[in-house]
Amino acid sequence: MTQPIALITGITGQDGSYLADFLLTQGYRVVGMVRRASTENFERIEHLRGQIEIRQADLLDQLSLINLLREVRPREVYNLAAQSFVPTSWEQPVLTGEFTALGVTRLLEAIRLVDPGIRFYQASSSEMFGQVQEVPQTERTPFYPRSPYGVAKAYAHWITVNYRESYGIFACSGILFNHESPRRGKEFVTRKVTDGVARIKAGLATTLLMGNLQARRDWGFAGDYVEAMWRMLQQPQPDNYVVATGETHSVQELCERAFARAGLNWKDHVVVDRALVRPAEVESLLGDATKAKRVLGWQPRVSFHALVDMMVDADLARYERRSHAQ
Ligand code: NDP
Ligand code: GDR
Repeated sequence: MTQPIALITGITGQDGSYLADFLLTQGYRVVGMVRRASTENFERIEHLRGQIEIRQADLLDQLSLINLLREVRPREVYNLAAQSFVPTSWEQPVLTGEFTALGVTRLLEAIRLVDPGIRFYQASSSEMFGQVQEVPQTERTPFYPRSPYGVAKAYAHWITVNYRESYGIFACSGILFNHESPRRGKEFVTRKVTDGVARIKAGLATTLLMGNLQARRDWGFAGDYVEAMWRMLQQPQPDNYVVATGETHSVQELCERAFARAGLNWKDHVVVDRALVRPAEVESLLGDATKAKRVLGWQPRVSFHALVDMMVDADLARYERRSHAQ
């Protein structure tokens, strides 16, 4: 049997690195797409050097995507690249739309042109539900995005569905709720808190400035969620799937757990800064992954508490190593 080839856009991101880990265990040849930068930003895939291939292309550049597909000839394409930080989408709404919305059309057009038999995964988001129209949210819940990022992801979701229906492309949309890990970017709330806890514990800071502590999210572990992406592309038919834990917790609960894990009291350190509150907030998300469980046989394995503990422990260990190295 020939070795299957997977192309991952956004391989330098949190999910890209976990998906590469997973696909290697499944026997894939893994090719990662990166955009050009003046310095390499391969921290999350450092451990995979020699096991994966890296190629340059950009979601903003149509020809680069066509050429990439012509060279690599993948069986599966996982589109994880995006401008993914919600607050930046108010600062740079046009660029967010170019990457996160139109970039998907560019990639789908490249697939249509080069090989319409390629199986395509689109990284859709629970941010599309925004001001939620029902609780919990399923594949049938109407969208009401609350940020330029959410709006761009709603476009990307529908263009994925449209290329499936217009051209018969095997295009899946995974509507993933927040998923986190020790590899999460430090501006996202879970990692901001766990890194903040470790900095305070190490004596490098005394306070942590936070935004809306009442916001609620359905948080899972990224390592579990990338497996659902792969399972979607192994089905007989393409479809849309919600991937979530079915539990919701507040940012305050996150703070309580993370500080307690390090033997600290969050109330002694967390300070609310109104400047970090968003112009339009997504107050509460809760996903219903019944369909993913039934059709894909997928299950989340890591609980909210285990996730927070894993992230705090990893950040504490990182600052510990740093202090020993000095
Ligand atoms: P990250 O922000 O960690 O990674 C984003 C990736 O996209 C990076 O590798 C980045 O590359 C790349 N990228 C950005 N712009 C371009 C471009 N123009 N051309 C090529 N590559 C580009 O995101 P996550 O790993 O957390 O998320 C993966 C995807 O899933 C994203 O699309 C996100 O919106 C979506 N999503 C994430 C969820 C989550 O909770 N994590 C939940 C639901 C959806 P570089 O290193 O060069 O910046
Ligand atoms: P989100 O994640 O916007 O849900 O998007 P983020 O972790 O940034 O925010 C979650 C919630 O926490 C509140 N919050 C804060 N957030 C940040 N970043 N910093 C703070 O100081 C802070 N204080 C409170 C926010 O207001 C929000 O309600 C993530 C991204 O990964 C998207 O790409 C993805 O699509 C969605 O998850 C699902």
